[in-house]
Amino acid sequence: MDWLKNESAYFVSHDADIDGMGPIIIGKTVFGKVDYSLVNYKNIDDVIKSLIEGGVFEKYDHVFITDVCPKKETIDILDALNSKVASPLESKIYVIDHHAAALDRSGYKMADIAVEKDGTKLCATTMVLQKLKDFIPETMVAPCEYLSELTRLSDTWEWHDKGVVDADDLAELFNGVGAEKYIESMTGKIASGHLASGTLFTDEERKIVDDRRTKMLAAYTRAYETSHNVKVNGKVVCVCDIDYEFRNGLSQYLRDIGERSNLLAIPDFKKGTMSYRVLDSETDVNEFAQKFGGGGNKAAAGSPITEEVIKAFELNQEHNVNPQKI
Ligand SMILES: [Mn+2]
Repeated sequence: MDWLKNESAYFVSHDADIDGMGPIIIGKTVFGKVDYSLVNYKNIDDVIKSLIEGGVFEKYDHVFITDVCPKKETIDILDALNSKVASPLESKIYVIDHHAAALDRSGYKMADIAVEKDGTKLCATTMVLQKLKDFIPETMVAPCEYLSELTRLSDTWEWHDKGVVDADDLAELFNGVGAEKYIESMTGKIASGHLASGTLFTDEERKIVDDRRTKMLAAYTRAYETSHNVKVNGKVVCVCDIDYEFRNGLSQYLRDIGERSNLLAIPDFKKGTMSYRVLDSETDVNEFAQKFGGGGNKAAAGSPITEEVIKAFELNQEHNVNPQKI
């Protein structure tokens, strides 16, 4: 089925990780023309409004907003703009997200929002693959499924228990080369039909991943040595400084070395945000972050750094302004 080959699609997707990239890569196998903007939970509503005002969505046959969910007011605007399309997809605009914090917006017809399906945790890439699967050229289906599952394992952190290191390496490649190169590389490999374990990386990409691993271990060690513990809302919090780009693996490292705090908090004064990660597998950091005006999911969440946050977590302005120097 090459129904959508002559059609165009615009993706607004999450800038943070490979699950934001996956929907765009899948989209490129299906639509003749794909363009995109990468956003985060802070700027998504402004970006969508300016895309609408600039008439961008009108120029494309399809619009996908993936892995990060706009506010209700913005979805209302999109809803009014949405239309039926003369293609197998039911609506022109889709909002596809798997974050628990977005579940209150799952009532919209254009919204596909779910955390899991049949007991399996979802990610945005698997959800987009499901929607577009029938239109992917036959030789690219298996590579897309492979990329999608690695992305899911990375995004849900299931790779760790299952020992699928390829999934984490993929995330590190993205962190090392950036969004544009990552999308280009994976799109090319899928198009050639060669994306499977063993052909995941070129030699050059493998070297980038290995170099990052060395740097990460040094960053984790330094972060732990300079951390402090503080009790906040009944939870013991390990407050660590680490480069924003290395923050995702730190919780696993701390668990591996036996750190007993309930959760990890990483301030970033440059971005003005605090990241929270579960350490004890019981604490719901989404709930925890909501008390500070933030949110996310059970295992990973964030909030703005307010005066209240600075006081509660005993931060000073030195924290994460330049973690290398601490
Ligand atoms: Mn995701």
